[in-house]
Amino acid sequence: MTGTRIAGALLALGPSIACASRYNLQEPNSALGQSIYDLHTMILWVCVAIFVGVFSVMFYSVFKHRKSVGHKAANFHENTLVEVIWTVIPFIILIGIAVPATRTLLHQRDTSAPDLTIKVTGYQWKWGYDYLQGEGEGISFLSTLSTPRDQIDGTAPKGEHYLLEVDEPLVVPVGKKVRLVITAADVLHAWWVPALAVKQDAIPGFVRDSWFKAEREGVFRGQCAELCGKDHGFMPIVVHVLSEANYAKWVGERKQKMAAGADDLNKPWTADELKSRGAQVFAQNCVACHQGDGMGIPGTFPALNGSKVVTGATEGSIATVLHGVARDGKPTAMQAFKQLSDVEIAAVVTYARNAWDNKAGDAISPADVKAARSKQSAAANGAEAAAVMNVAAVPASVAGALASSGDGLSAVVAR
Ligand code: HEC
Ligand SMILES: [Cu+2]
Repeated sequence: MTGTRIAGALLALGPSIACASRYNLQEPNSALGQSIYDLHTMILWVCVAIFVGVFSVMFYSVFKHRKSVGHKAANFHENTLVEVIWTVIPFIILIGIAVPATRTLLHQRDTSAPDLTIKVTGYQWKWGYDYLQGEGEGISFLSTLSTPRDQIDGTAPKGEHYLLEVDEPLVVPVGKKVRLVITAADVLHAWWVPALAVKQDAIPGFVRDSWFKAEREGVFRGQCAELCGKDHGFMPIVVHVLSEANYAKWVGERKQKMAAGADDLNKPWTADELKSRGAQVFAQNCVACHQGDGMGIPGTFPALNGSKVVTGATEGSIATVLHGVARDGKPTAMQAFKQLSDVEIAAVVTYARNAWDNKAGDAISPADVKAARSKQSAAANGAEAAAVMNVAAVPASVAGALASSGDGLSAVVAR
């Protein structure tokens, strides 16, 4: 068993079948990915050659010149020829590696002239995508883990894409240069999709960029690659690469859905509709901390069941979710949820006020949330507003970064 594994691993080193092996890097889906892959293979073989060369000479010398067959150690110093050789050979090897590596690195940094620009925002613990430029401009959504809770708890068998599936994948067209501008709203995250050769830290208050151009259609999966807290392992990335025609279709559908979503505010929402929508919003955004039974985790995340804030005055109830909770001028784990729509916030607050043992018996309308939002922006210069993590500030900084993106390098945005 172990023998076949090792044999398999050795075979995987052969470049011809390397791509198909599960022991190797993922099969690249871009020219850049291919050149990174080839660089890896090339350097691996250089290492193998050095390893074999050095160890053969060493073992040969140890064996052939051992004391027991009567050899005496030679004793010489400052052999110019030897010293020149052991300086020149590594130098040549390093140059041989540095030249293609630099070429690939420059290619990787060249984010100029994209067909599509998408802002990626890391949140604890999900990803936000905003299509900033190109076909699909204006589309914006959150992408959350969709693995059912019972698989995670071990009460159901694990599915094929366990912890590598989301409700809303990132969708892009094949053969188009997609520029990603990557940031975070709370702590460090990293957007990593191996097959697309993108691995970029998402840093709060900074905007970094990267790009890819997928060569094949398909579904490509990755994960957050920067330890970002309790649910770091629960914020996967899924990218659907579609043909140009299917992408255009997706954009059309998405825009229609957004237009329909925008009408939600005018539609009269009944208390029951709000509660059932709120249960979904809660499951996607709140359950990780406050738990499905609303009891939270004692000492870390407060219970919403029986909470005075939840069932108290509607203003406070809305404001807690909209602006988060700051203590001593610092944001707590209860971040602002202003990226949610008015309907979503109204729904989740209505849900929490009436779920479990809570019986406020009322419904919050999306218009209440809208009013609370505009009140906040009027007072946006207040100390309280500055203390709360300001998610709304990110789009403005990204706009700035885009305006000065000609250099292709990361834009540093002062907050
Ligand atoms: C990352 C973990 C986390 C997530 C996700 C989260 N919360 Fe909280 N929440 C907290 C923490 C921590 C507090 C306590 C803050 C404090 O008072 O210091 C809190 C407090 C609250 C409170 C006030 C409770 C009280 O009695 O003081 C409400 C209401 C609330 N959260 C609602 C929500 C809703 C609704 C969502 C989903 C939209 C949500 N939270 C998502 C961590 C979280
Ligand atoms: Cu993360």
